[in-house]
Amino acid sequence: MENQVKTGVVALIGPPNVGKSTLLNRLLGQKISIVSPKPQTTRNRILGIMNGENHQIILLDTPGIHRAHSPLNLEMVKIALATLTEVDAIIFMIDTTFPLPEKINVTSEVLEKTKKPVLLLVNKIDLSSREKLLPILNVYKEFFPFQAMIPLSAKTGDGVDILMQEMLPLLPEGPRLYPEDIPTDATERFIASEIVREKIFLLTRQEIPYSTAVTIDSFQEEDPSGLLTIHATIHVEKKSQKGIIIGKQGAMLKKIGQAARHDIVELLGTKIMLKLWVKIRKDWTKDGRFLKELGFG
Ligand SMILES: Nc1nc2c(ncn2[C@@H]2O[C@H](COP(=O)(O)OP(=O)(O)OP(=O)(O)O)[C@@H](O)[C@H]2O)c(=O)[nH]1
Ligand SMILES: [Mg+2]
Repeated sequence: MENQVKTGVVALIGPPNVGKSTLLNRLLGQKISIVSPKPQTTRNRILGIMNGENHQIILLDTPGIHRAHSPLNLEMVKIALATLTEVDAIIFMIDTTFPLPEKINVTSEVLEKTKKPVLLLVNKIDLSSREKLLPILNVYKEFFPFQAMIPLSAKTGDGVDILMQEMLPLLPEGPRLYPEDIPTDATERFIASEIVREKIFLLTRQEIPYSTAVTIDSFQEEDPSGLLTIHATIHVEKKSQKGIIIGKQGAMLKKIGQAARHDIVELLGTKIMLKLWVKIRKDWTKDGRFLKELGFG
């Protein structure tokens, strides 16, 4: 039939920091999902739409699955696991640092229950030698009957063609569900808030990134020149953290703002004014009501 393409939903799941968001961006050819060297960067399900001549793949990037304690972290893991119920195929990603199956906080039963094909990706092969891969593949072969095991580098793109070859046959045929020029269902507002959060992950240390949430207070063209003004609030858990985010004479907040502004301009292609505020929301990571406001639960 005409207008039929390979189309389906594929979840990207795995432990934190293995490169799930980097792979999403690589497959889309543009940056939708934020990335940092620190674990637990992604907190929400990020939907990316990959269009080709004969395919449209809906990719779901998810928070890294980890042993969670705080209400925020429990919500993150819940989001990742809930994704598995609505997909046609699963990409289970680890990296060449070789996280052992017993340490990844996902049991083979969880994967089995989905009854969907699962591909194992071993990411970051650019950091490792080929010999080091073999023991990883041997251990994971015993863990779960993966449809295929694919070493790749989300950073360089090495192995992505093989991933495509393995992934496309797993998907049903159907009409495109989304227009071809839309890369995500996320709003510009949400992505802007994520970009600010990414800069905090990149520029601050220790518990600061994990004690921070970002909300957008307003997002509008305020003057006829078309300048877009964005007001955003950075929420922290306590006073000392507010001081760190603001920095000496506002230096840190300025750095965060400049870096975020650069990326938001790139994303939207318009001039923007970004105004950041810092607010203390005591112990917000444990505050059910605030987590709801952030869209969790
Ligand atoms: N060398 C190398 N680094 C990579 C590769 N893929 C990702 N990274 C880096 O690994 C770090 C984590 O990448 P992310 O994409 O944020 O990982 P994630 O799995 O989405 O992490 P969470 O959102 O925390 O679960 C970043 O510093 C990336 O630049 C790769 O193929 N090679
Ligand atoms: Mg991520």
